[in-house]
Amino acid sequence: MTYDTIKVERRGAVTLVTFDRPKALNALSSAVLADLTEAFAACDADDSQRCLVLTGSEKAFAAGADIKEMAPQSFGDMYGSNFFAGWEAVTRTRKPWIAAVAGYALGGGCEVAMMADILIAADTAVFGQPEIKLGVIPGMGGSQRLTHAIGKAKAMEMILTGRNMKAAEAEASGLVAKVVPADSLIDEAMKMAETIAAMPPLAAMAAKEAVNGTYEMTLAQGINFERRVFHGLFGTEDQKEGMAAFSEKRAGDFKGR
Ligand code: CO8
Repeated sequence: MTYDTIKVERRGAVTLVTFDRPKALNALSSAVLADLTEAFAACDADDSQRCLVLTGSEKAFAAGADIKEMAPQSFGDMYGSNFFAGWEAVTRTRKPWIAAVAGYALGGGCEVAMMADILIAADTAVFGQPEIKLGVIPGMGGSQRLTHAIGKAKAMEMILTGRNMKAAEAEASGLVAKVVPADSLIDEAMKMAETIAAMPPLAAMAAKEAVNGTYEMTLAQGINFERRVFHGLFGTEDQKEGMAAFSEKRAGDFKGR
């Protein structure tokens, strides 16, 4: 399958997806959304694939939603088409995925990166929600996910002033899992993805469901959900294999069953 706005590569059990609109700094148009949701769904449906990495270019992960596409739209256009509601499909991806960010991750770019299960940044990464300067506000979850990630004080400051945050501050604030040198970003992301891909896939999907549940549930509900999922994994062959492998002092060979 080929796409107009992204490149998709299978590297063993890891799908590497790269935004490919260099002239527009990977601005997220409706075409990007269509390509990306299809690529993510294809990864989810492919038993040989166990993790996905989403990245951009050295200069920009993505510089936001496509301002040129949005500029002429009316309220009726936006509301009628439920503009960009399709991005939520990305967050329904069941397999774990990593956003590997170099350069600008602004507006919708920052919001897509925050949809990832794990966010890794190059030391060149710049995060921001500058929508206020355009007369709008974050529209793909930024006001919610940024606040969850870094707390109200900093999120409010960034969203109201439109100021950007560099990689070191993003790491210190809890937005990103780690910062790596720009020239090793893909290697580091792939290494992490391969580690996850070698884990029992059902447990990996269940683990991300449980962690993401913290966004939706009370503590009591979340703990109950976690326990039920934990119990459920005793119905898998991979649990038997994982615990046998531990006793036999060998690496587990996980089948996703
Ligand atoms: N949309 C469209 N085109 C863009 C975008 C964008 N977001 N960002 C950059 N480009 C284009 C530029 O227009 C330029 O094209 P051209 O050469 O044809 O003029 C090309 O990319 C290169 O950009 P610059 O010349 O500006 O490059 P610089 O290195 O000088 O600056 C910046 C880089 C700082 C990243 C600058 O391009 C910039 O500020 N970009 C806009 C950032 C921004 O405001 N992003 C937020 C967009 S709004 C948004 O994301 C809302 C999301 C929610 C929508 C959900 C709706 C429901």
